[in-house]
Amino acid sequence: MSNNLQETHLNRARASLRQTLSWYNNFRKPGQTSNSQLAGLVKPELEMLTATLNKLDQNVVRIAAFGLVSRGKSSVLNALLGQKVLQTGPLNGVTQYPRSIRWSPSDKVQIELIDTPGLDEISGEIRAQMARDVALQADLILFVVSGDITRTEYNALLELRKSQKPLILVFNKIDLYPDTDRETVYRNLQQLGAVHLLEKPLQPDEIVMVAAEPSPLEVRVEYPDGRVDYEWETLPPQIHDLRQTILNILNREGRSLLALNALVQAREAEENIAKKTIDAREQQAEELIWQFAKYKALAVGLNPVAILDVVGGVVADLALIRSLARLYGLPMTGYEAGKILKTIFFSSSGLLLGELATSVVFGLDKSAAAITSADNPTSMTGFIGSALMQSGIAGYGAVAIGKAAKVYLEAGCTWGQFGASTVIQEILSQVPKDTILHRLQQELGSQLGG
Ligand SMILES: Nc1nc2c(ncn2[C@@H]2O[C@H](COP(=O)(O)OP(=O)(O)O)[C@@H](O)[C@H]2O)c(=O)[nH]1
Ligand SMILES: [Mg+2]
Repeated sequence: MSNNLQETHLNRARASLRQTLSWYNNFRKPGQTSNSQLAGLVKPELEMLTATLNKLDQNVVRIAAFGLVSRGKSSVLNALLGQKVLQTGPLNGVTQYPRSIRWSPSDKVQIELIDTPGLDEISGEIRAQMARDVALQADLILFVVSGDITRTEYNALLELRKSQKPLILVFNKIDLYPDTDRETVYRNLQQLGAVHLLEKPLQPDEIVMVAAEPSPLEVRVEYPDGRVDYEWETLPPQIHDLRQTILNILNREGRSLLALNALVQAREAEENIAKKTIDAREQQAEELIWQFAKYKALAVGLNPVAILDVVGGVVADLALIRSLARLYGLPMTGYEAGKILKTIFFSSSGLLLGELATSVVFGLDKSAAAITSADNPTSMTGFIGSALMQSGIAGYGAVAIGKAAKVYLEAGCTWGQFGASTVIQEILSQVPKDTILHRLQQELGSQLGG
C-alpha cells in the first residue's frame, strides 16, 4: 500500500475521531438537569476516544503476545527486542500481568510490545476480560504455540480472531523438533484453517517458526592434548523470520491498520455513548413520543382530507425523530434518515390502508363522509367512526416510529459524513489484494463494515 494512501487513512481516522470528540464535548452544553449526570456516565467512553486519538497522533503500533503458559511469549518478545528485558522461566506465573515495552527496530516505526500472562494462568472471567482488553488495544496479535495445538489453545485462538485483528501464529521452540516433526507440526497448524475450523486457511505469512530461547546444546569438546570434555553451549535465538514478517506487515499497511483499529474502538465507544444516553433519557423520550402520538392522532382524526393525513403524518414523524435526536444529543445521519423513512412509509401505508378499510366498513370515504355529513346524520356516524380508527392507527404509527428512531439513532450515530463506520468502510474498500487488511475484510467484512 502506498505511503500516501496510508497517510490518508491515518488522516481520515484522526478527522473522524476529532469530529466525534467535538460533537460529544460541545453538544452536551451544561444547563439541562440531566446533562451533568449523563456526562458522568459517558466519561469512560470520552476518555477512551481521547486516548485513541492520542495513540493515533503518536503513531505507535501495538503488538500483543498471547498464548498458554510457558509457550515462550516473554521469550519471543525478548528475542524480538534483542535483549532479555522480560523475565522468562519454566514455572507457571512468571508473567503476572500485562506489561509493555518499547521496540524501535527502525526510526520509521514505533512499536509497543505487550506481554501477557498465560491464558491458562489466571482464572476464567478475569482472563477473558484481560484478553479482551489487551486484544482491543492491539494492532497486531502474536499467538505463541510450541507444537501441536491443544483444545484450550484452539478456543483461545478462535476467541482472539473475533477481535478482528491481524494475527500471526508463532510456532516457538522449533529447536526441540527434528526437521521432519517440525514440518508435520507446521502442516497441522496450517490445516487449522484449511478444515474451516478458522474461517479461512492460514496463509504462509500467518505462521512463523521461531526458536526464541533455544535450549543449550551439550557439545563435545576435544582438546589438543587428547582430553575430551562436554560443555553447554547457548545458541542464538532464531527470530529473523518473525521480525521480518512483522516489519513487512508494518511497512506495507501498518498505518492503515492503526487507523482502522482506532476507528473500530471509536465506533464501539460511540455506540456505548448512544446506548447510555438513550437509556438515561428513556422517560423523557417516552413522554415526547406520547405527546406526538396524541397530537398526530388528533390531527389525523380531525382532518377530513385523506391524502393530507399521510403528508401531515410524515411531517409529524420527521419532527418527532428530530426532537428525539435533539433530546439524546445524537447526530442524525443519512443512515438513519433512510431506515427511518422506510418505517415512516410503512406507517403511512398503514394509515392509507386504514383509510381504505374504514371506507369499506362505513361504506364511505372519510373525505366524502365529511362533505355529506352536514345534512345527513348517518354519514356523520361514518365520519366519526373512520376518524377514530384512523386516529388510532396514526397514534400507533408515532409510537412505532419513536421506537424505531431509538434503534436507528443508536446504530446510525457512526454513519455520518466522517463517522467511524463510514470511514471504516471507505478504508476497507481501498486496500489492495495482497494485504492482511484485505484478507480480514474478506473474512470479517460484514462485521467490520457495519
Ligand atoms: N527449547 C526452547 N525453550 C524455550 C524457547 N523459548 C522459550 N523457552 C523456554 O520456555 C520456558 C517458558 O518461557 P517463557 O518465555 O517464560 O514463557 P511464557 O510463559 O509464555 O512467557 C522458559 O524456560 C524458556 O527458556 C525455545 O525457543 N526453545
Ligand atoms: Mg511470560
